[in-house]
Formats: sequence, structure tokens, C-alpha cells
Amino acid sequence: MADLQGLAEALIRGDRDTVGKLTQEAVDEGVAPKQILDEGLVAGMNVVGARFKANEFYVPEVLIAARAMHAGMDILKPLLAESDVEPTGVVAIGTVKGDLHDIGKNLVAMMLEGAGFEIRDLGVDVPPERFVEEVKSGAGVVALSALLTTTMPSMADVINAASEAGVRDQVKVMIGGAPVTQNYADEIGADGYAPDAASAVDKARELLGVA
Ligand code: B1M
Repeated sequence: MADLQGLAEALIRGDRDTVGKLTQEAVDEGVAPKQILDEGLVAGMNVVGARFKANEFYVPEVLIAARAMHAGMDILKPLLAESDVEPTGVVAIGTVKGDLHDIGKNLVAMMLEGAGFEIRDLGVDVPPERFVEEVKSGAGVVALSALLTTTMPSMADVINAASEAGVRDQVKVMIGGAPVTQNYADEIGADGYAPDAASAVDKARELLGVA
């Protein structure tokens, strides 16, 4: 009998070996990959996100849980691709031009992936045109991270570049990072702001209108 509850609990503990083992067992028992994802990995990651938001978990615990999630995702990804399961949404994420900080951006990417989004991680120091290219090739959300007050204006550059390329209405732009605020998001015309990685998942869901 597949132990999806145990799988979620192992992920919350960051127990990579058990996550890999229980995911493989569930696959071998014929449980649908989407069910393993939703009731095991995503269920566990939702708890991690909630605890992180409540300051019960800190960055190291989230990173360890995310690493454990990858042990399960490595097994499920090819099966999900075969079964044509639609991702929750496609998110192109990156740290904006001039900025090399990626720890927060990576956390946001991992939490989004854990919530079932397809992630296109463009890395750091990403020029506006790269984000625009991703919008043209189907990203519904562009997620921008900045850690420096000097690079925050690059977020506005991405929004302007999307407008100039005629694709602004095809994408939701979400921003975050330590110096970024809701006021700044309003000022530059971003669609959303999230203060931390767990809230970024809620915001992406809200922007795309998915449960
Ligand atoms: Co830099 N750095 N740094 N740094 N660095 C800061 C940001 C700084 C506040 C330190 C300080 O002076 N007290 C300061 C910025 C000052 C400012 O502009 N206000 C600073 C500076 C000045 C610099 C350099 C200019 C230093 C220099 O060379 N003179 C330089 C700039 C390089 C560049 O980017 N061009 C620089 C370089 C570096 C390192 C390379 C050494 C390293 C980065 C390594 C890496 O990322 N791979 C580094 C680090 C580690 C930091 C601190 C210490 C930690 C940042 C971090 O990773 N935090 C930082 C000081 C601090 O914060 N204590 C500092 C942990 C991370 C989980 O949090 O990134 O905030 P954070 O992400 C959070 C939220 O903000 C949010 O979710 C995350 C998880 O909850 N979030 C989003 C982030 N992105 C989001 C996107 C979203 C939603 C939420 O939606 C899309």
C-alpha cells in the first residue's frame, strides 16, 4: 500500500533517501504520478511553506526539504511528461540585470516547483529581453528578484520591455526581494509582490487564478 502520507512527512523532515524510496515504491505499485506529486510531494511542500511563513522553519530547513523534493521529482518528471500532465502554470524566474544574489530566488523557484509550476530558471543578472523571450514562448508569469536597491529599477525595465514588445498583456509580472515592497510594485506597474517564498506561491496562484 503506497504511503503518500509518509512521503509528505519524509519531505517535511528533509529525508531525501526516504522520499526517493517511497516515491519509487508508489510508482511500482501503480499509483498515478500526478497523485504521488499532489498527495505526497506537493502536500509536504505546502506544509514546509506554511511553517516557513510562520517562522517555524528557516532557510536551511527549506533548502533541505527542497533537496528531498528533487529526489522524488527526479523519478516523477519523466513519468509526468509521458502522461501529459499540465503544469499549474509556467513561470520564468530570474534575478534582474546587474544583480548576482540568487539564494532567495532559488528558494522561490523551489517552492513554486513544489507547488506544481513549471519553472524556467534564467539565473542571475538576467537582461530584460531574456524575460520577454520567455513570455513569447509561453511563460504566463515572470518572477523577478532583486536584492540591491541599485538593481530594483531593472524590474521596471522588464515591464517596459514587455510593453514595447507588445506582450505585456500576455504575462503577469511578480516581484520580490529584501528591498522590494508592495508600494514599489504599484509604482512600477507590477501585477504582484510577495515578501517571501511561501507567499510567492500564493501570489502566483492568485495571479493565474488557479486554486
Ligand atoms: Co550582497 N548585499 N552584495 N552578497 N548580500 C546584501 C543584499 C546587502 C543588504 C548586505 C548589506 O549591505 N547589509 C547589500 C545590499 C544593500 C542594498 O542595496 N540595500 C548587499 C551588497 C551591497 C552587495 C554587494 C554590492 C557588495 C559589494 O560587492 N560591495 C555585492 C553585489 C553583487 C551583485 O549582485 N552585483 C554583493 C554580493 C554578495 C555575494 C555574492 C557575496 C552574496 C550572494 C551570494 C548568492 O546569492 N549566491 C551576498 C549575500 C549572501 C548577501 C546577504 C548577506 C544575504 C542575501 C541572502 O541570500 N539572503 C545580504 C544581507 C542580508 O540579507 N542579510 C546581502 C537570504 C535569502 C533567503 O533572502 O534573498 O531576501 P532573500 O530572499 C527572500 C525574500 O526576499 C523573498 O523570498 C526569499 C525567501 O523568503 N524573495 C522573493 C526574494 N526574491 C523574491 C522574488 C519573489 C518573491 C519573493 O517573486 C518573484
